[in-house]
Amino acid sequence: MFKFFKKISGSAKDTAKKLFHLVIPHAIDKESIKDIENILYAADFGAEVTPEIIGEIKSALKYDRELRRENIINIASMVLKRNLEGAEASLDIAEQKPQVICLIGSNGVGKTTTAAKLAHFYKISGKEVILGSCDTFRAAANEQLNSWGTKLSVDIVSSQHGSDPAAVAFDAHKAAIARKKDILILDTAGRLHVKSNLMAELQKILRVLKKSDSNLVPNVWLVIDSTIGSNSIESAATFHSEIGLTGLIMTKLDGSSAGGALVGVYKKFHIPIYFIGTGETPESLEQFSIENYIHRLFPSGDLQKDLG
Ligand SMILES: Nc1nc2c(ncn2[C@@H]2O[C@H](COP(=O)(O)OP(=O)(O)O)[C@@H](O)[C@H]2O)c(=O)[nH]1
Ligand SMILES: [Mg+2]
Repeated sequence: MFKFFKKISGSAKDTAKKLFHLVIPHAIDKESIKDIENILYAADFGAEVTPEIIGEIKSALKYDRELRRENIINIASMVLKRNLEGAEASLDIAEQKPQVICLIGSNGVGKTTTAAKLAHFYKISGKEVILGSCDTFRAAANEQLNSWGTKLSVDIVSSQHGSDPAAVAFDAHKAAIARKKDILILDTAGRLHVKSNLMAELQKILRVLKKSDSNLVPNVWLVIDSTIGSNSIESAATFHSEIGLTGLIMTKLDGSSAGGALVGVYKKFHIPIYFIGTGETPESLEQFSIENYIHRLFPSGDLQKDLG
C-alpha cells in the first residue's frame, strides 16, 4: 500500500510535495495512521497542524473502519480551512498615497523577485508604482532590481553599494510623493549571519519612513520561502517580534517543496497572507486564497495513476 512512500521518502524533503500528492494511499485504516502522520510532517504541516489532522482522522475512523484517499484530503482540507480562517488579506489597504510596502525576510527567500512581481501586479491593476532598492549590502541586488525596473518600465530609486538603506528608503519615499505614485515597494537585505544588524537596519528604515511622513502606516510583509519548511516559524517569530509584521507572502509554491508551513505560521501569528509566488516570472504571483492554496496542496485528479 505504501510502496511509493517507501520509494520516495529516501530522497528526502524536497520531494515532500510530490510525496503528499501522490502517496496518500487509497485506503487508510488504524494501522496506517503513522504513515499518514509521516507524510503530513514531510509536507511541513509540523507540530502545529499535523496532530489536529491526525485527531480528526482518528475520530472519523471510529465510524468507518477504512477511509478513502478523498476522505483524508477532505479532512485535511477542513482542518486547514479552520486554521486559515481570516488569513485572506484584503488588498484594499489604507487610503494613504503613496502606500508603502516593505518586503523583508531572510536571504534568498525571493524578496527582490517578489518586489518585481508586486510592481507588475499593481501596475497592471492600474496603479502608479515605484521601487526602492534598499538592499545596499549586495551590489548584485541593486542590479537585479534595476534590471526588473527596466523590463517592467517601473521607476526605481537605486542605491550605491554600501550606502545607508534607510537613506534610500527616505529618498524613495520622497520620490514617490513628488512623482505622485500610488505604491512604493521597498526591497531590503536579508543576510542572517549578522542578524542583529539586519534587525537594526530594518527598524531604522521604518523609523526614517515615519520621519518622512509621521502619519505613514507602512505595510511590512515577510517573504517566506516554502522550501525552508518549518524553520519559517522561528524566522517569522524573530521578524515579528523585532519589526512587527503586517502581512505574509509565501514564495516558491511552484517547486517541489511542501508549503504546509504557511498554515503553521498563520496559526501562530495570525498575520494576513497577501500573495503566493509560483515561479520566477513577473506574472508568477497569485493573490492568496484559501481555496487555491488548498488546491495547490491537494490537486484534484488522481495523480497516483500517473505514477503507474
Ligand atoms: N521557482 C521559484 N523561484 C523563485 C520564486 N521567487 C523567487 N525565486 C527564485 O529564488 C531565488 C532568490 O530570489 P531573490 O528574489 O533574489 O531572493 P532575495 O535574496 O530574498 O531577494 C532567485 O533565483 C529567484 O528567481 C518563486 O516563487 N518560485
Ligand atoms: Mg534580494
